[in-house]
Amino acid sequence: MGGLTVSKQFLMISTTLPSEYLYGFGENTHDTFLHDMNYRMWPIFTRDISPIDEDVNLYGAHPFYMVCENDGSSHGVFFYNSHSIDVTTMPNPGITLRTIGGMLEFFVFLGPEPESVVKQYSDVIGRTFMPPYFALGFQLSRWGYKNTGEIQQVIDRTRAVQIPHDIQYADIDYMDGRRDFTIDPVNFGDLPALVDEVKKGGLRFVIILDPAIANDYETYERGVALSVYAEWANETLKPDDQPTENNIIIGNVWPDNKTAFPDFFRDSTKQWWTEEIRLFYERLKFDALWIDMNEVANFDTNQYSDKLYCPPNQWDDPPYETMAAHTGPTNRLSDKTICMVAKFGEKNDERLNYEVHNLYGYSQSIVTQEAARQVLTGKRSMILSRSTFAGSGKYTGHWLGDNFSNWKNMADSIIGMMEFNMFGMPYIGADICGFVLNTTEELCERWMEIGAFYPFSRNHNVQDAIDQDPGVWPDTVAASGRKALNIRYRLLPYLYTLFYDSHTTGSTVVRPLYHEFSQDRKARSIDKQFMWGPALLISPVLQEGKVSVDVYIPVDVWYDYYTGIRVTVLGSTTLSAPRDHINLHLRGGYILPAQKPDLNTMLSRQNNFELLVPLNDQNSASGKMFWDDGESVNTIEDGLYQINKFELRNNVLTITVEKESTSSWPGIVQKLDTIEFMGWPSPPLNITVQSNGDEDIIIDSDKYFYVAETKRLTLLYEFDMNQSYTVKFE
Ligand code: MIG
Repeated sequence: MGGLTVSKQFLMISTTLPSEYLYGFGENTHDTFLHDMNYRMWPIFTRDISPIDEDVNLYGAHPFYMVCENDGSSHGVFFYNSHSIDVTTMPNPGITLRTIGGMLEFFVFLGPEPESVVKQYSDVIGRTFMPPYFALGFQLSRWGYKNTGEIQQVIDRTRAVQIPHDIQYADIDYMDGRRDFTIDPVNFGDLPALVDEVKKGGLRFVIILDPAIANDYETYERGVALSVYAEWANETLKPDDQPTENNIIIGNVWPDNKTAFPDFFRDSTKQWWTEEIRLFYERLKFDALWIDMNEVANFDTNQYSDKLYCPPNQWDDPPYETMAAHTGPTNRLSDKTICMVAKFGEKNDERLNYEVHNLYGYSQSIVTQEAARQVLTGKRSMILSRSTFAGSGKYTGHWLGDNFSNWKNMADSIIGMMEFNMFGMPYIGADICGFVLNTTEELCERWMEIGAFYPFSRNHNVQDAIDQDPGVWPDTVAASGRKALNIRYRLLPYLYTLFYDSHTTGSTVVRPLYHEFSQDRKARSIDKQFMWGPALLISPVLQEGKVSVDVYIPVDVWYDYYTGIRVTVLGSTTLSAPRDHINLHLRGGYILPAQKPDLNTMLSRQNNFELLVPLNDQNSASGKMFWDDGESVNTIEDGLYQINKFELRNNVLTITVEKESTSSWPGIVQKLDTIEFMGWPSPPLNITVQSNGDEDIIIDSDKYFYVAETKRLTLLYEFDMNQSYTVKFE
């Protein structure tokens, strides 16, 4: 379409689209997964802002979209540009992209399946990191723990209600005056001891780090010596309140004093940041790092004349400001961040913040991930970053930010999760029970149910709000949460295998129905339900007071997870959903590896495995399991893992070790002892097992059970996961 403009500070291009099925672009709050094509404008510019009900730019920048064409083929387009961008939809259908610098540079991915588009995109931007196994467990956090004792109380009451718990967090409260790499000696002096103690039982500990460094202590001074901080590009643009002795940009964030902002594009910064992390690890044995405020956030910019103020200039006041400029309190791009004339990068390759603002969180994620890798020698860590850019998934996961404890924000989390999977960041979830405001018992109960199916499953809360960890409500939130989390833990081998696939091929983990049923027009717009890979459909209750849920079940073979009964009503239908129930359906034709749940993954990994085998109309099914020690680095690169394949066809189930581990990992010691078939047509008269050319073993008839009403067949037999088997059903 017309309107192509290329100038130094304004570039614009419009294009028609082959259909109105447009997805993607972020990070924004979208009311629907499928975009509204009626002239909606969305800004892309990283900012510290809650997902309010307006079309504002949030924490990350992902200039990527997907279109499902009318014949069901999909394509994707990545707009490779780090400046502030405006996206406008048009009903013809089409889109207009406007940016204020750089180039109009595009990558086009031809799919044609939706999953192929995401794989092709992640091939360019980088495939997701392989999370440590513990990071797939349930996590508890809050802002506002007053002391170590309060953290201990939460751990204790979580244990008392038997909620699985893998990670406990400490927010900025643990710091001394909210300075990174310090510990409040009065209230949290005993935190390192608590961390050492809880680790013995398998609980992991994560601490928060903010980028802004208070300019009054050793960490800051060591940074000055290595010149790690962002500086003013030009002395003449320095506001009056800035120090005169150097050019370091000084702002105001959480620490008790003024702050400087590390420039993570410099090698010296990487060296300094890694060393600070190493020094802190000597004091407190964290397992992973949570990096917040990296949009980068700076409070009060422009708002008070006596605080940081960006003088008028062509970068802070560009001729076309983009919509992002109009979502801050003073209508400037620099609102709540540092001035656009801040300078980043090595001496011979300097960039203005105007150009690289959207890369702040991305650059910090790379450096932090590498630092964690060095400090936690040999152990896989997890980084959780608030600000992200295209490709961040290679280094970090993400939570959907400061959501509100309301029903709409719970529903929106599905859209956010599906979008971040499209952006190559499958390690994603929202704060369970909601962050801002007080939650309610019913909301929190329902949120624990859906949250049990977030790849990143963490209950987190703002300071001053009422406690919302499940132990607060033993009979409701905890009881329902426990039920849902036990299913999560049971299915963790399947979830972990989906992450292996994502890491190696770029496939999504949380998957919209559109990706699996792109020919089905109705499925293309479903955003109140989501899938785990191709085989599990999750249909949560998202409305207050409801004990039923309106769902869409695409034409295929499906079984109720709980009863194993085949679904007879397909398409749009209503399912019963009492307060303690989240509807889950297994798709015929897939074999899901599972493991008996436990109170954390250290314990669950010691239990035996199971297989769930929902049959398709040909009475067949297939699947696989990826397994390694769950925590060493580079297990995939070094071949220290195992893959088992499972296939049911013509009444024969084969279990094969497709990939054996190299010798330095001993392999899987736990047995596979339970196989649940769903939709099995009639009771078997004889089941025989054969392995390694040995003689057939006839399985005792008291080792299997067939229930005619549900067509469920359960086989209890111990299989060694390091051997291959043929199981015949006659
Ligand atoms: O300005 O560290 O999104 O999860 O609890 C608020 C305190 C700073 C914002 C994060 C939130 C965290 C909070 N932080």
